[in-house]
Amino acid sequence: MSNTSFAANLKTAFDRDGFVVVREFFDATQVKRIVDEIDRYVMQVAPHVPPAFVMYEDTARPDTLKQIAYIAHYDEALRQFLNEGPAIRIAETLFGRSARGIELEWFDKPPGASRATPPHQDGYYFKIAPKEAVTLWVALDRIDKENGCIRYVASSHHLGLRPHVRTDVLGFSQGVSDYGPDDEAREVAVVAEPGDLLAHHCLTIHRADANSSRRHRRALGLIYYSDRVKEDVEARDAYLKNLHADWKKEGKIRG
Ligand SMILES: O=C(O)CCC(=O)C(=O)O
Repeated sequence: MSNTSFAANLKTAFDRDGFVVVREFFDATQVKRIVDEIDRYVMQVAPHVPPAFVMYEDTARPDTLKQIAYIAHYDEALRQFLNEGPAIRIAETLFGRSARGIELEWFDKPPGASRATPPHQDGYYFKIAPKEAVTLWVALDRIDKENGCIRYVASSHHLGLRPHVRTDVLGFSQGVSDYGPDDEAREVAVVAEPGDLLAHHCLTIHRADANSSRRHRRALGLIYYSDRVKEDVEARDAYLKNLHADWKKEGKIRG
């Protein structure tokens, strides 16, 4: 297939379903490089960033590290990967226009200590207009039904933003409040191998079960906005300030 028809097919599927899967987007060497870079970040950078951005299921147990936010903000090499690596071309193909790299987020569901990801729309967290954002989610391990694969509600991005309520899940503080059987019936569970790339629109509802296996379930999320998006930075910062104060009170974050 030519590059042009690959791109056209990808955008057609994305516009229709609200998500697409690109198998083997990164090869084994590239996956290892990403894993090494994240390991470096955890060792060298994470100790110096605000504790709210380095999340543990149990703050007393380093082996329960489950999520790292705002990675690109604190690390030049990983910021370059977001903005100049191959993934931005996928975002631009899906938008049909230029993209801006916004952030990188790393996820795990540590074996024996993980929770489900509540159904949510990333667009609820993003204080932006228009809601033209995409998350590219790259599997770093085999991720299947046992260790908590992503489940998309197909075409849910066509129906706008749904109501959300606060959850008690660290890192996923909002969940769709009226998630029901109609949504479940349209769920697509995506099993992924290391290097596969899943892309979802910021209005596509998605969720994941907890990890019931003994394997890790690591993934890297790359967030892009289209070049015409405007962000309400004050609303975003106010929300984060309140949330982090609550997490601190509840003993969910270190510091
Ligand atoms: O990894 C997960 O469980 C959820 C990831 C997610 O919600 C996202 O990248 O938008």
